[in-house]
Amino acid sequence: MSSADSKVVYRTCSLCEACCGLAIRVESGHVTEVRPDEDDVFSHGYVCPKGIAMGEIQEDPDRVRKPLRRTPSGDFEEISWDEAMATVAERLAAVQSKYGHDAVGVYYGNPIIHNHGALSLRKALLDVLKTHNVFSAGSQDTSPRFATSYYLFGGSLVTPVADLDRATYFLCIGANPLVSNGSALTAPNMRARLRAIQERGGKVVVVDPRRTETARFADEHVAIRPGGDAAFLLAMVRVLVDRGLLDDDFIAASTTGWDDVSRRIADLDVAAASELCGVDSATIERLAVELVEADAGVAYSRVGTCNNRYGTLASYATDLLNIVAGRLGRVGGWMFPTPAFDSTLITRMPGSDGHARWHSRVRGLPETLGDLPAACLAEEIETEGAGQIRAMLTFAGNPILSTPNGRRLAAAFESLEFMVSIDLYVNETTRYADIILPSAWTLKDDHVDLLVAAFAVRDFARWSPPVLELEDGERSDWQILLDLIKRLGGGPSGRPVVDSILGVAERFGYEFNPTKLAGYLLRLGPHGDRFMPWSDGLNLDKLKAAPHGIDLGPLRPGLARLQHRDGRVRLAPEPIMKAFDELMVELRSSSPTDEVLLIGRRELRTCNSWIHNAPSMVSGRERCLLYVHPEDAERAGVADGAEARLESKVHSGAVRVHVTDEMRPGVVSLPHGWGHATAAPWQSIAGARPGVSANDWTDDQDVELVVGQSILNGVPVRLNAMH
Ligand SMILES: Nc1nc2c(c(=O)[nH]1)N[C@H]1C(S)=C(S)[C@@H](COP(=O)(O)OP(=O)(O)OC[C@H]3O[C@@H](n4cnc5c(=O)[nH]c(N)nc54)[C@H](O)[C@@H]3O)O[C@H]1N2
Ligand SMILES: Nc1nc2c(c(=O)[nH]1)N[C@H]1C(S)=C(S)[C@@H](COP(=O)(O)OP(=O)(O)OC[C@H]3O[C@@H](n4cnc5c(=O)[nH]c(N)nc54)[C@H](O)[C@@H]3O)O[C@H]1N2
Ligand code: SF4
Ligand SMILES: [Mo]
Repeated sequence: MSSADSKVVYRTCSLCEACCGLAIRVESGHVTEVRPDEDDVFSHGYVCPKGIAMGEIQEDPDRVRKPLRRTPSGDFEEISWDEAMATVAERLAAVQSKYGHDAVGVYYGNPIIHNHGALSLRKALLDVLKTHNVFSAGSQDTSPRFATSYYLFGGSLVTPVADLDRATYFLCIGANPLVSNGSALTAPNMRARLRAIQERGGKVVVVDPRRTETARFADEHVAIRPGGDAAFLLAMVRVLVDRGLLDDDFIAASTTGWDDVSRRIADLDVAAASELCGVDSATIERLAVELVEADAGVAYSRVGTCNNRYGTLASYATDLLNIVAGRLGRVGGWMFPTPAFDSTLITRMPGSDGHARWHSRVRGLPETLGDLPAACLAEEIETEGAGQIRAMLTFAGNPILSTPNGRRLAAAFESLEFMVSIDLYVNETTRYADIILPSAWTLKDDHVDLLVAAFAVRDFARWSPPVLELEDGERSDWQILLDLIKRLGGGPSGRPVVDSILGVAERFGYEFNPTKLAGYLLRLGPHGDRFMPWSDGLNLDKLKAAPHGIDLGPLRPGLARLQHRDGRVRLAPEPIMKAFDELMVELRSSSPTDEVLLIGRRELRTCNSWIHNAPSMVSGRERCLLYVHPEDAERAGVADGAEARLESKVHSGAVRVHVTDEMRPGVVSLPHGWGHATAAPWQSIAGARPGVSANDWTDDQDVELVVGQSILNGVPVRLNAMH
């Protein structure tokens, strides 16, 4: 088809970390078709059904398009941008002048990681708000990974990834990449990449309490008990020690602290670890030997291992296993990407990175990379005293569905003096906002991967143009944030000297633009032109001339990305060793619980909580089901397809059950991000198939040991027939 106002725009999909290239057809100002970009240098024509649904989300008639004000009846009315922005600035400032800076809380949701505009203003907003009460999706996701990287490698964003395309043995723990498309592992078309490992004569092993889509594809599935990963992985290290299979040269040349660690490992009893993790000792031993004896073995772990009691220790143990097996920085192993847009240039700035530099007021939980654990958000709102949160700003987040004990948080939000949400929808969270500021959304802005390309299995760079123009009355996220920052008395950089220069510059017609800023990171980064446009290095103009992206080659071997001054990995950071010691106490003392444990699940056509109003994402069979092993179903007296009562410490409610032997006995699985009944007035399609929220059952008072990660996997529950 061709017509004067029809065009195809090549564009990175920003719905998940895989960064697939899309070819989006636009006609008369509307998205009419989304297809894979066959020529994309990174995804080579791969996309999943979500990428194709970008058009539906763009055109969704239920999206919020104008600023809204909550009315006394709990409904919303449209107001002008000027009135909305003035109200927000005035109310936030009033709360802070009455109660102090910490009285305003901020929650950043997951989509910010794909939003270079909002990311580049994060510091400026927090500098002007001067609050310690900052929360994010990190404590449901990556905080254990960040803290581990911070301690071991010197920077939270210095994160190794599995060199999938050259590995011959892939041990995949607590991740389901065939469905999630990878997390902290940016690699479109996982199926093809895993198949290629097998075709090279290699092996894929999945460690997961559920026989997942990835486990079924793999050569071997190990049905571990939830929360058992740290014990499992550290026992593997013990096996390597016992059998003399360590890479002693690497440990001596490139690490410090091994003595501290090896002393603990020597005390770790493989049989006790086996008992705790529910994997027999022979399997632990065989897998350890297989990993180290493979030509190119690598262990990888993600969300399933992070969101439980030993989340940071398990992330650490993944690194430790790769390190002592000699796989860090080696081809086909656990390697550091060299991203074109080098986000570590930002986190290297003084005060930008760290862990436990301050703590939450009520429970004393530590910050990680600037964020406090969301598990303590409700109590910080409810508990009176200096520093109590009285007003909230949520940006691209839905914490009522995505953080533990969502019902308690909902009641806390209801009690706030003021709340503002920057979002696309009125949903389970934003319905509590006094003002909703609508984002025009990603397709109306240009796009660069400031963050997630730092986890890519190949180095690459892309710039995507806007697909659609901003219309009158529409604003991008960064424009909303910048306006708010200025109204609160701040500037675009958050650094007073720079801001005053920028202020002068603005008078001379220079306007802040986040893509310009990203352009500097690109030019200064490892693939950049260092401001010498005649060189081979990259700049934005070169990216703009390559609509399908620029491939920058396979991951580079070595440890050049390490940020500790001595260039070595620190193997024995104190906070993680403390968690190790606690695990040792548990290994010695307790016998594993025989309670039923609840874990999570991702489904192919979900994006956490927020794309269920796109018709193609909710068609077909019901997916918000509790998966239960036949033995547990029989014990509880519940049949396949029936409703059952699920009870945890914080909630009791009905769920529909699917009986399947893909579950490990004693473990039940419910996907998160459902539970849309309260959003039904504003989201007709999501509201019609609401499901229930898994985080009604998870407990905000029970957190992980090092970073205060939410425990969303391995939650003790009881299952009974409905009466
Ligand atoms: N389709 C889809 N894709 C997504 C998302 C989505 O919502 N839907 N969300 C995106 C986001 S934000 C992220 S962070 C990534 C996450 O991507 P992944 O890290 O791959 O996360 P999950 O798919 O949830 O897989 C986690 C696995 O851990 C298992 N598990 C649970 N508890 C334990 C445990 O204690 N030990 C072990 N070993 N395994 C356990 C679960 O059964 C599950 O199969 O996915 C992204 N991609
Ligand atoms: N039980 C359980 N809970 C979990 C998980 C689990 O595995 N189990 N996984 C956790 C993980 S990994 C994550 S990342 C979190 C996610 O938790 P959150 O980030 O809190 O939730 P999302 O569902 O991603 O909600 C994103 C929100 O941003 C809005 N939005 C989307 N795009 C944009 C945009 O471009 N601009 C603006 N302004 N708004 C936008 C959407 O409408 C939606 O309201 O959930 C976590 N919760
Ligand atoms: S895999 Fe992720 S990046 Fe690729 S099309 Fe699907 S949602 Fe988009
Ligand atoms: Mo996530």
